[in-house]
Amino acid sequence: MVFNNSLAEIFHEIAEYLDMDNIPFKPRAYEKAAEIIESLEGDISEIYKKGGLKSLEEIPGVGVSMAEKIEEFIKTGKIKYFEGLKKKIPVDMSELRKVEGLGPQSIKKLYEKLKIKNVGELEKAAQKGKIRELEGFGKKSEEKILKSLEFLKKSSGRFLLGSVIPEIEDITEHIKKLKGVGKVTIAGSIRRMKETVGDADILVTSKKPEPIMNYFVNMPGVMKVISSGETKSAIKLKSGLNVDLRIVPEESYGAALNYFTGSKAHNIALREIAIKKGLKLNEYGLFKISGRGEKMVAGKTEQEIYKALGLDYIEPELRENTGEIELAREKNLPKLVGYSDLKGDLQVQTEWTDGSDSIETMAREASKNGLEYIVITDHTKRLAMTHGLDEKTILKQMSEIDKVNKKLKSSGIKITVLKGSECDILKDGSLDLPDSVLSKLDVVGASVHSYFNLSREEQTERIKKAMQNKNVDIIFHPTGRVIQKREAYDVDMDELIKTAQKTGTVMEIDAYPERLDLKDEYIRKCVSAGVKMSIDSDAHSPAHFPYLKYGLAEARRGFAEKKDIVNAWPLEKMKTMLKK
Ligand code: DGT
Ligand code: CA
Ligand code: CA
Ligand code: ZN
Repeated sequence: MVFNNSLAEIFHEIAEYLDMDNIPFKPRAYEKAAEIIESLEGDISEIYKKGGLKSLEEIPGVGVSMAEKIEEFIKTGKIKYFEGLKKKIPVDMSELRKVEGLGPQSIKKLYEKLKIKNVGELEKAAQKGKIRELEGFGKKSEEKILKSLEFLKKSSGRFLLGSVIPEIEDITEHIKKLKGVGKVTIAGSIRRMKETVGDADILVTSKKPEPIMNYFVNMPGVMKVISSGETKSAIKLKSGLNVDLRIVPEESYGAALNYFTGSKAHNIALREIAIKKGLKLNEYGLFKISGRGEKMVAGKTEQEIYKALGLDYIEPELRENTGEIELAREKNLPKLVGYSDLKGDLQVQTEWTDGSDSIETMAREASKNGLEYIVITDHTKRLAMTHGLDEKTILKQMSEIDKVNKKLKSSGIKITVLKGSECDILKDGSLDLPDSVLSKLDVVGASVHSYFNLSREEQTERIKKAMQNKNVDIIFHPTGRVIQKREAYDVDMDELIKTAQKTGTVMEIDAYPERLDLKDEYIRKCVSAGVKMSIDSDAHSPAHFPYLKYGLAEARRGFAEKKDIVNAWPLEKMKTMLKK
């Protein structure tokens, strides 16, 4: 219940603010009301619609003054009293109040003394040792804050896209087989292919929703039914992921899909365009309003809705309201790289280092995944834990690759295996293999696996130096982030992109689901700068080639076209580009 939850959150925050000023009793009353609102069966705005202010007062724990505030929130989306409290201490309370060991008094003090407004600033101050200097805090509480922040990040309740998609696709496959089911589509952030997902949203069309809902709330894997209704239900899976299901009639499918795909910001922008045209857009359709009432002008497909709004169709991956709507209006949207456009994979590990399988096995599997070429890029010697290759072994591997190519060719498998390396960038920016060896390889990727905490200047210089090496073709996983596990190292990406422009270095989009590195924001910068990218699986086993799809998704979210992605090109063209 989105509405109930946002209201409850406000009440929780009011309680925190009142606690800051040591006001007795009232904070507990707000907290209690918040908990009750959270657990209400129906939407509180519906309760109000039916029964007015009186019906709000009848909710246990809600008194006259609270009921008035709820009414105000339903009518205006705001509560003036709360806005006033926020103005005095303008911190991101919803974030900060989740940090363990950080009570209202501490939040107030941190804001007053160190101007800390959110968890990002809190983390920075703690890392710099500034919190321990405050009266009443000390080293212990600083450490505790850092630990709690770490935990919050991990358990922020979001899931990796790559771990969610297989489970949700399995569910939709089962729903598709039920009687009376029309279309079955995954919506929400999954359809937008966002790297992490809060919950899954599934949309189904049907004239007879009941048996479908019945299946959904009782299917295997359900841990708990959160809510169940005729056309709308929510469950929690044993994996911890929540899934929303909505069933709509065929004629509203496009409008519902558009609404539940989001993003919310994109939806709001579309709705404003509709209003300017004298139309009304919601999850049921696009309507023309006149004296005689409403008339549906579009709603069956998303295409007709965009068209009626004077926009080109916008791919889901772009719907974040970051300029896509203007481009759609100007008919200037990029022609995004497609999910079956990749011809090669430029980062593949084998059993020569930390991969699980032979060069030949990886090649055969890549071919089954529709690829025409792969580059073998095992680690180099500095990464001792992966048994990284030294000069001698990589030369041996090169002749092995020649043999494998011959063997594959004679057995009629159309794939070319190229010689490459994931060469470690040492602390000073020099490389882990001599140029005499690197120059013999078809494709050299270079990447950082150590000294993640150099200063921004040093880290930037280090990678720039590697890019300036003539033998280096690609920077692999350029920021080093591991989603929900490790922050990117501090590096000046604008400067790296500028360097790549000059040196012709390719920047990688590592498609491994917990890397997705480059991320969409940087991909978009590369696209504008004309810097070419590769999308690589970083496969360590034959099962990893399907990860390429997540890299493609990130590339699409970053506005990339086929021309921006070197391994969407035929082998010869890709090689010519790298030679330059
Ligand atoms: P998530 O689940 O956090 O990864 O992100 P979404 O985008 O899947 O968000 P979710 O599941 O809360 O809602 C699904 C879509 O429904 C969302 O993308 C847009 C739409 N939606 C939800 N709440 C609102 C709202 O208050 N206003 C508007 N305009 N759209 C909303
Ligand atoms: Ca969602
Ligand atoms: Ca949802
Ligand atoms: Zn690596």
